[in-house]
Amino acid sequence: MKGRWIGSPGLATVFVVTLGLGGCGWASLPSGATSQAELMHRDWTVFTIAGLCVFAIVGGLIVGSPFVWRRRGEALPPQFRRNVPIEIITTVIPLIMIALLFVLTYRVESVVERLSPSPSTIVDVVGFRWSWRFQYSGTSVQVIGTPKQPPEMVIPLGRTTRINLESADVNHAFWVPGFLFKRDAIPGVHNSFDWHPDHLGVFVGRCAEFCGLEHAFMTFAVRVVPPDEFERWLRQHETRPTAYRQGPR
Ligand SMILES: [Cu+2]
Repeated sequence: MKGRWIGSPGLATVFVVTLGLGGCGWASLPSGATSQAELMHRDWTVFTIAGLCVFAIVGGLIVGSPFVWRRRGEALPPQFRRNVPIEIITTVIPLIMIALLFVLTYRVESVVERLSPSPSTIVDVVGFRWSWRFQYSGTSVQVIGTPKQPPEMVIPLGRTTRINLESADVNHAFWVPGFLFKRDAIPGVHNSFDWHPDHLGVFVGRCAEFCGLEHAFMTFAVRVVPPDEFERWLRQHETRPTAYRQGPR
């Protein structure tokens, strides 16, 4: 029994399936539809490659050591209490890696968090149980969703949209997976961030913080359209804003 499981087909299967599932995750992660998301995706890729390298080295040492340094015949392998060079290396290398990843994260976050001095569109977003309200600043256009009728936010391609986020009641989280972006909506806290979309399309959004019975229905959509179409959409709905007033507020 001793040592037999190391080379068993079962273990090999677990190893291959784990790698395969990891591969699926890699392939399915979108690169993101905003310039901020592209930076986040690059950051994520570096972290994943670094993690895989560490996994390969540590896993290789764990699996290979019993074979390379196993007891052969009656002779014991060399016995020692400490190895200062190895201990220094295994302390310094992780510290360097963490420092590099920290610097990389800090630089990316600084860009993602940076607010433009002149956003072309400002949308005030309020999360409430159980939907979202989108108010286009400086206009009368307001989109209010309900659990049965999720709201849609329309924003222009290639321009900066500022989102001012808050909550009317409990904690929510404003998440757009296609933008690789999530931010908490907390009562009494005003969060602001910018999106600079560089892909057309409709992107699903949802609340990512369990906030009550109908939390699962707190979905919404973000539709990225060409700037001229956005201006047209805004003008149309400004002249008849009630068409876009839905729900209880
Ligand atoms: Cu929720």
